Amino acid sequence: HQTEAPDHFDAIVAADQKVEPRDWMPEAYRKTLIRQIAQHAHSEIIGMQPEGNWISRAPTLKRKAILLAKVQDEAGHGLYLYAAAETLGVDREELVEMLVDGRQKYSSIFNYPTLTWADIGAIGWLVDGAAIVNQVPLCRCSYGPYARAMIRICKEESFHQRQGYEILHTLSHGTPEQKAMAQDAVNRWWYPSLAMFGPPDGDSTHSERSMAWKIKRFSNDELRQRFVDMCVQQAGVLGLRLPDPDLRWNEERRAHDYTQPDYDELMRVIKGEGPCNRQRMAHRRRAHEDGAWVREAARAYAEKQHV
Ligand code: FAQ
Repeated sequence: HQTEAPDHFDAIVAADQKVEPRDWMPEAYRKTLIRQIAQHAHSEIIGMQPEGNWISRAPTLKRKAILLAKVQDEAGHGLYLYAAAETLGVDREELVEMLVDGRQKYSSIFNYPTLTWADIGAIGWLVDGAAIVNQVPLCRCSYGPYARAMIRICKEESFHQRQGYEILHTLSHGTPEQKAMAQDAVNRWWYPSLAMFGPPDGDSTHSERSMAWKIKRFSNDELRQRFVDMCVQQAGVLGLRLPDPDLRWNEERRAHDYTQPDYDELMRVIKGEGPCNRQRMAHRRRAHEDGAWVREAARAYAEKQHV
């Protein structure tokens, strides 16, 4: 039935059903999904570094336990996502090789430093907040294994966002120094968080096709707008300012007008010129090399089982 396969694929997508690994799919659909899911998985794994930086310096035992659990969740997300990518016929080992030799990307956001404890709050509130806005629609993406992985990931991201919000709330209701530290972290993380949604729609190379295939359900700019609108209200409750003098409600659009992030900076960071790109990649490569003995042992053990 090979000749009918493209019709079948189009019908599944049109009917909002799920494409499964056994189904015929266009080669470009498969390639796009591998790129996006692998980039997403790598982001989860590299994203452990900026927060891992504060595990040993969290202000209380309780904060430390919470942060440790959060960073472990990111490792779990990476694993579900690598597993989802593997259903498309690639090997996790291949994907990790592509990350460590720079052929595949990870999110721009993880190339910024975590300078103070308040950054852990700002990452939770803004970065996980942006991740949720981007990922909730991915629970309805046309590729079954990716959509299903996203459901659990989004539940855990909600807890992550809440813990970041709570850190910032505590700091902003603490001493003037603590409040200033919270404000400084929000000032530094706001625009990089807006940039996480990718280039503006006019410059987004993959959006049109990914939306036609129902991998993406909304454009980069639509999701960015949704994120801004969500943050304004929450910033008010936190008692913190979003660092944009032109941020204001537009009654006609029923949305906030806001200043766009610097997309040239986004492109520089994506190309490897962000403040921490080299450090993040060096750390990841070292961890990969240090783990070589585990992979060798697992391989030897697997071979023994076959004898
Ligand atoms: N960083 O045509 P588009 C997390 C690239 S959340 C780096 O618009 P697309 C949770 C893009 O790959 C972060 N590269 O691309 C967490 C493409 O390059 P290529 C991860 C970016 O795919 C929190 C080019 O620019 N989340 O980890 C970025 O249609 C705290 C043109 O762009 C996901 O990955 C960027 N920000 O839309 C963990 C979500 N933006 O490949 C730890 C899934 C764009 O042609 C701690 N991904 N590029 O060379 C997506 O939804 C999409 O891939 C977008 C980009 C929306 C990111």
